Amino acid sequence: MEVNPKKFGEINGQTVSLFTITNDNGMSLSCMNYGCVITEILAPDRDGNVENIVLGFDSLEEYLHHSPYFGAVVGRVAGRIKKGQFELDGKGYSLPQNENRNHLHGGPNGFNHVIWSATAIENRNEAGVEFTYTSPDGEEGYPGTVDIKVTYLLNNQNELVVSYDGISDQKTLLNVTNHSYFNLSGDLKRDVLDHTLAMKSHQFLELDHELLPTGQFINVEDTSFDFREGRKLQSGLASSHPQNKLVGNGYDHPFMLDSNNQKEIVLADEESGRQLVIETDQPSVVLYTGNQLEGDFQIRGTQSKKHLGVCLET
Ligand code: FUC
Repeated sequence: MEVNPKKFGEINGQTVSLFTITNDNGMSLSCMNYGCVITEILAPDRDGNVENIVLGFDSLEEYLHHSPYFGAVVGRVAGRIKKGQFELDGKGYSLPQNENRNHLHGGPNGFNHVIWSATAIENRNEAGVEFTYTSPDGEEGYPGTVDIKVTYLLNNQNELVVSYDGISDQKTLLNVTNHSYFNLSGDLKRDVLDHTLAMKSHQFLELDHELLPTGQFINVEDTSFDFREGRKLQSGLASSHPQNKLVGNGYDHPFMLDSNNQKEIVLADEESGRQLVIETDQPSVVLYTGNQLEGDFQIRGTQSKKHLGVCLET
C-alpha cells in the first residue's frame, strides 16, 4: 500500500503537507501535518459507491478560519478544565481560558494548531503516517516537555488504527483524542440524526450548564442515554431529558465503557449500509452530536448546520 504526499498550504512560511493513503479496496484516508487533521475518509456504501464520511475542508485557509476541531488531534487535555485551573503534587497550574472562563481542548494553541513532523509508513497490507511533535515545557500552561507521537495506519481490512504515544520529563497531564465528525450518509447528503448508535455503556457523566462534568455518574437505564440495544441519535434531539436539553438538544457527554476492544461502539447508517465500528483501550468516550455546528460557512458545498456530524472522542 502507498502514501501520496502533496503540498496543502503554508503557515508562516512552513509547508503543510497532505497525505493520502489508499488501500486495495479503494478506501482512502487523507490527513495533514497541521493538527494531525484527518481531512477526508472515502469509504464504500453497500453498492460500492465511494464517498466521504467525515467533515472537512478542501483548503488550509478554511481550517484556519472555521474549523471546530474537524478531524484534529486535540490536547494536551481533550475536553474542559474548569477555570483552567488544576493542581498536581500540591502545585497549582493556570491554563488559558479559551471558552468563557474554562480551558477547552488544550487551549487556543493546542495540538490541533501546531505543525507536526510527518513520516510516511508503507507496508504491503497497511500504510499511514507517523506524526511527532515536541511540546515545550509550559506550553499552554502545562508542565513538562512532552514528546508525542500519533500514528494513523489504514489496512486492507478497511480498518484505521490510531495510536498515541507520549512521554514527558515531568509529571504532567496528557489525555488526547481525535475529533473527527462522522457522517456515514456519504458526502453530507443527510444529517446524522437517523444514524443508529450502539454502545456498551451503562453510565454517563452528568454535565453542568458550562458542559463541565459535575462528578455525578448517571445510570442510562430507562433514559435516552441507553444505547446498549442501539438507538437513533434523533431520540436525543427529541428527548425532554434535562441533560439532552442542556447541551442544545442532543448529546455532548462522556460515557463510561463497559468493555474494551470488543466492538463497544457501533455507528450505522441504514440507508447507505455504512457501519463504523470503534474499539478502544480507553475507559470512556465523549459522544458529541454536533449541537454547536450551526455556522456561517460551507463544508465542501454544504451549509454548516446542527447535527451534520457526530464525534466519538475516546
Ligand atoms: C466537543 C464538545 C464541545 C465542543 C467541541 C467543539 O468535544 O464536547 O462541546 O463543542 O467538541
